[in-house]
Amino acid sequence: METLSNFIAGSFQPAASGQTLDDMSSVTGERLCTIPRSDSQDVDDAVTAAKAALQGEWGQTTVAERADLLEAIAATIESRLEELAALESRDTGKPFRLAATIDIPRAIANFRFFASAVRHHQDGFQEMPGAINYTLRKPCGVVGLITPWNLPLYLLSWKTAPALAMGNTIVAKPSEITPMTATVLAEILHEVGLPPGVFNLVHGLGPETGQAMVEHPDVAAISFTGGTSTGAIVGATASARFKKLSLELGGKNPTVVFADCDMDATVDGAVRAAFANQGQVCLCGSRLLVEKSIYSEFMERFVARVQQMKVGDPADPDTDMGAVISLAHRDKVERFLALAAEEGGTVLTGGTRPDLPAPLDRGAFITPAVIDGLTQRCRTTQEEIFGPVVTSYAFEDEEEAIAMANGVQYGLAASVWTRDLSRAHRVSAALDVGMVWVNTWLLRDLRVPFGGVKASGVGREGGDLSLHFFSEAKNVCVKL
Ligand code: TXE
Repeated sequence: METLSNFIAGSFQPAASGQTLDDMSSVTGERLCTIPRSDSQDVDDAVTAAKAALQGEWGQTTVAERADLLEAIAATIESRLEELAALESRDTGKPFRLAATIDIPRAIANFRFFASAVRHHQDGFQEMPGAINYTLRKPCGVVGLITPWNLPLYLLSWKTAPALAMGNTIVAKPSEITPMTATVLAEILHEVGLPPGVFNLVHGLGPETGQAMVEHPDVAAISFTGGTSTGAIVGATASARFKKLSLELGGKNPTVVFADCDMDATVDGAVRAAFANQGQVCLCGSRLLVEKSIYSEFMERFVARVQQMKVGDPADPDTDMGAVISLAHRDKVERFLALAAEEGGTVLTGGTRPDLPAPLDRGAFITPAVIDGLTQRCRTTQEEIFGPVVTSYAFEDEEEAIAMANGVQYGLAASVWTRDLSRAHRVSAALDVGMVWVNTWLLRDLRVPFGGVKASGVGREGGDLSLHFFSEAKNVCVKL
């Protein structure tokens, strides 16, 4: 894994220009590998290969054959779990334990789930006086998958599995700063016998490689996960070309804690929601809203729990938090901490660089931070930090809690902690988000709708919604 390659038309190859980029470790500052700096020529070669594959044997495969292939992919990933988890941990800075128990198992589950989903998927049939209607469902064609650095294989598999299930061919671009597991996925797809050109991987910079994918006239659909500002660029480019589009963007998700909650379970749940993956999950609970009557007690227990978190070597099984994705990203998080102080926030704990032994002393480590005392309108409250920083607020009553929760431009997810069942349903219905968890967080059934509203994105994936995104429905009406 010193020099990574693109995977186009079934073979690994450098960028046409021969140019490369360095992939740096956020744990030790060393160079991990180099990747091709692909441009529009490489993207065009990949799209050409993908188009050709649609016309070949892949275009003739049955649902059962594709489902069997997805099962074989899942089994092969499973056989390489440890290796993939180690690569993911090295490439992202996340604890190995997290990669080995969440990221890679979820990639396996994604392929297994969509194998089953496509096998059992049923389409429409409507009878009318004098005629019958039936739905034919065809692949979109060549689809573009663009993925971010926080959950590299987890999110690439989430898109690749349904796209293959529905018979599409793929041009995929992982984040330029986490290229490693995507490259192994290309190896695995090749190994299980996916015909050349069905899955193509092009590494490179977003504005150069990703942009060329979105602009390419023969790419029929784009599934993008990343930042809201980038999502706006991708959305504008794709929409002007009438491409199908799924945007899963940023979040500033509220964790809403009522006085009648199970305090022990809620403290643990809120800490996990805030700092999982170093706070680098679009679903992280980065705003902690607590009912005033328990605010002091809850925050005391929350801070104490946060202070118990071990920040350090991702390879250490006792590590709770590894490095954030890059030194540049740690700088971004630290700029937000400085801004929070300027905006009147009080740091209750964290936000410091831990004292770690070499070579970790060159890594992008930062202790989990809790900040209170901020207003609802300040930038620290409104903007996505995407790091180990949570801001906390007290609310008087349910109405104020809902107003606070909905008072940002994002609308991805929320969690609500209460023993009052009616309140749980009432508040869940009132939150302007795409997903609500009650007395839990990130408990996932792959059949459910996944996505957000407002600045958190456009569209839903998950279950049949993914199968429908990665296909075109055609109604045929036959006169009897
Ligand atoms: O995302 P980008 P980054 C948020 C989070 C983070 C911010 C930036 O706030 O700090 O986004 O993170 C490709 N045309 N999330 O830099 O830039 C890029 O190469 C086409 C939330 O990772 O959005 C990468 O492969 N593609 C998010 C992918 O887009 C372009 C998870 C994402 O990069 C492009 C990660 C362009 N013009 C970050 N510019 C979530 N929702 O989970 C970039 N790319």
